[in-house]
Amino acid sequence: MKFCKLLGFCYLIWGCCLLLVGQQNKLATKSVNLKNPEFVKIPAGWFTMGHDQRAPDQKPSHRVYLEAFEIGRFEVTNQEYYQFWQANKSHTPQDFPHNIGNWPERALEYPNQPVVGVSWVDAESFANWVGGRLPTEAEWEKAAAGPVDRLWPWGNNPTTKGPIFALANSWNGNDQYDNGLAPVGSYPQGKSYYGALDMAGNVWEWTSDWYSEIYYAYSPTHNPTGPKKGSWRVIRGGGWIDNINRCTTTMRLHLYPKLKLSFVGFRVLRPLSPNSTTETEK
Ligand SMILES: [Ca+2]
Ligand SMILES: [Ca+2]
Repeated sequence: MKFCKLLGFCYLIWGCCLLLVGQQNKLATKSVNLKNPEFVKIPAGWFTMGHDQRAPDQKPSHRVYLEAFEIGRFEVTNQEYYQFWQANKSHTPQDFPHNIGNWPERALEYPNQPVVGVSWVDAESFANWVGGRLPTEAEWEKAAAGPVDRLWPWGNNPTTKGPIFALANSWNGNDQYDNGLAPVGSYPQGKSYYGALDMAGNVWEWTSDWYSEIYYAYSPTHNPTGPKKGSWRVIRGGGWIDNINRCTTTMRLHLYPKLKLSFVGFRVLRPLSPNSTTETEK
């Protein structure tokens, strides 16, 4: 009888192992080439940063020149981060058992959702791992607003003519993803001037800058990289927990870099050669 129980227990363990291997294989078959993720190109040139009619830390609006770069068309996904995490287990995302789910189970179940629950160091480490870095605030804002100074990536009205659900995953109702994350790229009509998606809503995105509420008063005109030191890092773009009016291209929030929250992710930037096309100044 004891032998039968022991045999049953062994089968149970073996079954669990098969299930685990099966799940990992399921993810592996969906893997992408992380050394060549999808980017959009942002030519060198000027744009207007900040907004004189918004919060004090967005003032004054000022002209900024940036060298050419390319930035992720999408927020970094669970599927992409999972591959990094397998090689770098010290960068484990936070668990959110009551809504978003635990890691790594949620990477298997929702491979195309943006990764969340990652600290600033986790995000920068991932970006370095794929040959890039986090965008500066200026780079992020130009990729979102374009050279045409849009307050939302698609234009200057939060809803244009259609319903909100066509443009961004915010807290506002009727956008198909209430109180949670949407797979990246779910709102193609909400793309930016340069073709980047989800720059409004879904998840807030880490940038490389330290936060200062008065930085715009003295920031350099060319390739600003933020204050030299600080306590908080800047996040941009608003998330699924925000009203659409907070998901603007100029909105600035700041977080302690060690925080791992359910509404904060990131996207990756790579510099381009100085010989890339220069945009015509408006
Ligand atoms: Ca929503
Ligand atoms: Ca976003």
